[in-house]
Amino acid sequence: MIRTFKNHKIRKQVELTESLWEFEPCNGEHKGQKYLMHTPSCWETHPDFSDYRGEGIYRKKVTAGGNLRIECKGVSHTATVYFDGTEVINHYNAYTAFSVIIPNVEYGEHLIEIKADNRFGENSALHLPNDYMSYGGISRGVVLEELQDAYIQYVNLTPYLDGADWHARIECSVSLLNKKEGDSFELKIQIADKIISKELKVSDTKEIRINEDIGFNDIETWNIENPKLYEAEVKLLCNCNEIDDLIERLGFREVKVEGKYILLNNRRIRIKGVCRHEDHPQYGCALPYHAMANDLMQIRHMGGNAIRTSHYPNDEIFLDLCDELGFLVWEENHARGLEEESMRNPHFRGQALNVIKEMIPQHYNHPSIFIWGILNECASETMYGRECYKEEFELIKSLDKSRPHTFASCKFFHDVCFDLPDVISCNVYPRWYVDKSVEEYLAEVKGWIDNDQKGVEKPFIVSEIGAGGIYGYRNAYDGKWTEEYQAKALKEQLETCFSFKDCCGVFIWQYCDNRVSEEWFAQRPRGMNNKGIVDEYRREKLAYRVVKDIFCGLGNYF
Ligand code: ADA
Repeated sequence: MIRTFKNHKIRKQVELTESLWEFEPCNGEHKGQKYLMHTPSCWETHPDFSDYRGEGIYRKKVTAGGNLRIECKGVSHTATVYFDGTEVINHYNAYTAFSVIIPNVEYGEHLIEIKADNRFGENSALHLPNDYMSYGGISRGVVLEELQDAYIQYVNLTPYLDGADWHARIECSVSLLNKKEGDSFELKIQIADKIISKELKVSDTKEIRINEDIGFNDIETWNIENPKLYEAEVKLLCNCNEIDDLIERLGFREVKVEGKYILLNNRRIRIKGVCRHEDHPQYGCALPYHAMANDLMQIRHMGGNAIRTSHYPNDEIFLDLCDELGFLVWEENHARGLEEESMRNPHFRGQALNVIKEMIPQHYNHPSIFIWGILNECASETMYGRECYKEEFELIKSLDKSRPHTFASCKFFHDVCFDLPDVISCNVYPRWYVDKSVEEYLAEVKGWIDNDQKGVEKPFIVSEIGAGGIYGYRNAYDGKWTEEYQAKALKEQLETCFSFKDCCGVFIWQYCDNRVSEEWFAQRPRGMNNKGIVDEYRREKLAYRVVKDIFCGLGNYF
């Protein structure tokens, strides 16, 4: 599965994953041995590679020809792709898609090789030893497409209200691969009961962009309770023959920041969220559709209405499910806890900006995404860090003016970036890292933000709050790491947050326990981050019922 709906009916697309590939590790005790490896998957889920940090080459023979396009939805964490032995693309970062076109290929059997590398080192400024696992492998889907002489690169859909009427701005880009004199091109766009046709003006450029604006009547909006989705089918015709198409989906909803609230279709949302790692003991970060759906059913069952994709862009299948089920998503670029020294890695700024340049265009149409986040707990207390935050926020606004942005800070009393984001967010741990009552500590933090003047008139989200609890661990005094302690702490934390003036919502840290890098063993019992309200197998801890009682007792709106 690549998406939960068909992106193409005309374009010839073959999914190369959901199948076995030849796999050959390049390092370690099994170096050079040939395996058959299931894909998509993390090689850590194979018994011979459960802690393998190195390179591995995946091989698959295909029979195809013409203008071939290979798209990888995610390879962890660095990929080099070869076609018949020639390198055709490389890509850093496990969490965004990348593609390459190989034109005018002779029809026949060809070899696709993907080398994945999950090693840490100076060239990797985002994937490094951390409180989550950088897995290895073809962790998301791979597709092979056969394109004609032109194809649709993207269709961006921006719904907006004009008074009481819904409109959609449509931005579309067509790429010309083999242009022949006299060719005429046309786009046909259908959304709901609206069909428009657009003659394309061919010039000497290889790309044609069009912008359209369509008004609609009798539209059902997208919201948490009724996540209505519409398909946008765009067809490309050359000399009146249909040669390509792209099917996207849109939800008619607007997100706005107004004073201290975030509005969904002009209603003030109350965020009842969880932070969620893409992590599972049987799948690594390559959760299949049904595992993602199970997570969302469990989160919905406990009254949750929002997910924070901590700390990287998520699989599109997961975002499709959030669109269909009516979850709000805070999606963020890839970074966790990088101090100034790490942010001064010469690769950092380019790598971090690239994640945004890929994340936003790739995920732009998902109505569930209501806010973009960046640089979780990075050096926002330094002037250099501020430069990085500023350039990333400016890039976000250049790519998407329809959504607010934010970052999760932990630099209390020293942060110098609260004037930059649309929404102020803080990760706070009273009753865990800070031995203070929740009320006392939240008042201190919020008081500082208000006095700091830069954040005072903005919405405030508690982007992380929680405590550790090891599944099944009990002791006589309900001490830290017991389920009882975690449940008690979360009860106080959530009750205080939701009764706290000017707090528009909470993301619990975290939904499920997750595996951490080997280097984090000392501060993470079991080699896991144990702050999940369910464990890594999604078994409820005592805290789950506490969260359920509180979340289910609150509505989705103020
Ligand atoms: C930070 C960080 C999370 C996690 C958490 C914890 O807030 O953003 O990724 O590491 O701390 O468990 O301590």
